[in-house]
Amino acid sequence: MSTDTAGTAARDEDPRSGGPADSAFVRACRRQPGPHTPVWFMRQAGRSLPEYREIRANVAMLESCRRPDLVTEITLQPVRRHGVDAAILFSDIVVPVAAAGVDLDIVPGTGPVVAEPVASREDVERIHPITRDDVSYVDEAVRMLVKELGGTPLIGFAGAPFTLASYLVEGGPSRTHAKTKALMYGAPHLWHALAGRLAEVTLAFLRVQVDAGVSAVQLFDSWAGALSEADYRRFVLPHSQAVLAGLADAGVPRIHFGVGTGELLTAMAEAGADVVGVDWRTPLDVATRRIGPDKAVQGNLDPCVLLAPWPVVEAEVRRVLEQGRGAPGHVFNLGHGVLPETHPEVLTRVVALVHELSARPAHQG
Ligand code: 1CP
Repeated sequence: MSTDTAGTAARDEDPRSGGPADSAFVRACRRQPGPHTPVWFMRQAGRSLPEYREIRANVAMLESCRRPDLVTEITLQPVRRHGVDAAILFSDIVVPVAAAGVDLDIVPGTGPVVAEPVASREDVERIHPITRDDVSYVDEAVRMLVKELGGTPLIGFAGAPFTLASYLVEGGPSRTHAKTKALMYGAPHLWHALAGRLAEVTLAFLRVQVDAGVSAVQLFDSWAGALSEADYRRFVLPHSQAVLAGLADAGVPRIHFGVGTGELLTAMAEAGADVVGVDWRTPLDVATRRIGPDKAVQGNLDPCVLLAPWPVVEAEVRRVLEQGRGAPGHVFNLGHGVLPETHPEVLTRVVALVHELSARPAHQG
């Protein structure tokens, strides 16, 4: 059996076998009952962990994403330490964009920086479609991880067209996304050409991860909350829809997440994912009404709460679980990524608490 077939088999196996397809995480994504509410953390691999800082000490961020041995080790670190219900591939949203020919770097303390920001049709044309060979290190890392993880599901991910376009047009992180919006409003054809090209790159990148055996994918549209619902529907939704529709036959749950998207949740739910991620601003019961009955929710503890004394953390975890109870499926997470100053012990305690409070002993696994 080729490794490719093995990856597919891992997803399609008998649900009673205890493999990733039967995990608490995948079951919750599919709105099926499970043994407890699953929990993982966005940015669980990374600077909150001393073992991560050590392994990254002399390796640049992009280089570490291109070394399957490092990707595997860093991805496994939070699984070993916290006992989370899912691993997320260690990579970055700009990895496929670099593979598509864009000259960029991930600068420590800043984030992605693009050498020549996109401003013209020629700039868009230079972003070439990618194949497995352009990101073979990701294919290799996913296959290694699937073997190492056993029954723990691995989440693959990519950036959504709007969030990726923002880095490409601004040249780096931006608070206002002013140049991106100016391009959107002032040159809508160019905008749609750029977003369309990025949707192709993103879909191809996610396909590589699915073919290598990931158990779920998350599409990060982290900065979509900068848009009004009308602009989101006109300029962004069709492109994110194209990515998610392209994975409809992939056989793995699709998660779609953004920050500050309270007003966009109904529209984002229409993008076609199985699970919608919610930040801490919108209570999960309110979010569930906006998202609708046919999708699970993921979230939404404020990452800053983890910096507070334990009784506060415990009360907030209880509240999030309570407000998530009415959702057709709930994956516990933060409302955005783990902050670097978070004490890792707190994350471990949160995992144990979520499992304890949500345990359903009657579940026949
Ligand atoms: O030197 C370092 O350690 C660099 C910090 C870092 C890390 C650990 C960056 C730079 N990226 C990553 C890894 C990463 N990026 C993961 C790892 C998997 C995990 O969650 O454990 C993931 C999922 C991402 C995705 C990512 N990159 C997003 C979407 C998620 C989110 O947080 O909203 C975004 C917006 C990025 C861009 C990016 N890359 C790095 C930084 C610091 C940023 C944000 C820059 C900004 O504020 O605009």
